[in-house]
Amino acid sequence: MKKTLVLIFSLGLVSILLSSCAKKTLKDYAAKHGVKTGVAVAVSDLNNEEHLQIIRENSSIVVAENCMKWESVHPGKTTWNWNEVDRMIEFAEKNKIAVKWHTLFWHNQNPRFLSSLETREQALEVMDEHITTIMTRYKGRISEYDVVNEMFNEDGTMRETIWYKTIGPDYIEHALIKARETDPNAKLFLNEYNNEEQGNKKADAMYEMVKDFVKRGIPIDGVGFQLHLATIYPYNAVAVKSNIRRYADLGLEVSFSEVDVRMPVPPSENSLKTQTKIYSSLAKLAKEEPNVTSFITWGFTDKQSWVPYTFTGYGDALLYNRDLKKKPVYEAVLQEFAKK
Ligand code: 9MR
Repeated sequence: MKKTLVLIFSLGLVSILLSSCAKKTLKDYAAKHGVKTGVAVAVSDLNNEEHLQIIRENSSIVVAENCMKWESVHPGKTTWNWNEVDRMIEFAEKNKIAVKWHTLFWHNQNPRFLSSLETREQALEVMDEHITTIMTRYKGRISEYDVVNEMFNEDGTMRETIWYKTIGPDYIEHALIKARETDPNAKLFLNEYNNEEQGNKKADAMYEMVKDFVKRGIPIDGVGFQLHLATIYPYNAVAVKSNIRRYADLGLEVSFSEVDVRMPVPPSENSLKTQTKIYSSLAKLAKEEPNVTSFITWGFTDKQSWVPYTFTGYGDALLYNRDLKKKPVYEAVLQEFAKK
């Protein structure tokens, strides 16, 4: 009996020691600073064990790259495709990973039936039905939503999407109110690109709109900075920081929601250095600014990224190479989160 007890005790001790020596990952280090890390997941990743292993290692939150968009999930007025969404959520839940819904409203990847909307009343009805169907079905299982994606033009005017044209500029607040009413525990975000630097027209327009929402009590929890950056363009960490802080002053979170840093390929030493500087600076901001709550890359491997399809001659924007190996820039991001 005594021997058995000693054995059980020793085994317990060994397992405690082993787990405390286990190598800390990016998501562990980031969690210490209150930052969730993660990646955009493609449906094809769900059939690839090697990919799934990388996603598990790096994610405390995942976002669907495409399968939660209208054309995929809600292709006809009364047609819904839940299969891929369910599979993604089940994978995440099994691995204790949070899920962000991307995206309820956008101007891209919409089904044809939306273009037949004409009146404000019709559009509001379809909008409400989309929100309530999804948010009721996944209540308690989706922790945050990109309620509206990419609502501004570069000059800070509102993008004239189907929602803007049929409902009017108040479509965004209407969507936020309905979303909060449907699942009061889900966090509600508005997501944009080129909105990260204070002083940029789009960034300032977005801030003014959100400030007004807060003032008027329109429900919102945060803003997503997509951060699809490029080594060839200037990057101003000071302006990103002051933008983050003005949202903190409003009591709002900032999500680094779709990070990638592209460069001309094959990359020069200089581009690689610049890319590492930008990624490290973003990790530092995420770590130091308490209202930055997530750091999500738009995919993980250079083998599978939207970048080369959209920007000919550019690529290598992510943290894993085409052979699914961690690149030096991955280690730089990890080190930044690991530092005090
Ligand atoms: O990565 C997505 C790609 O597979 C799609 O073809 C594309 C369609 O527009 O959308 C990409 O994801 C976008 C995201 O949903 C919103 N921000 C910009 C992303 C890259 O284009």
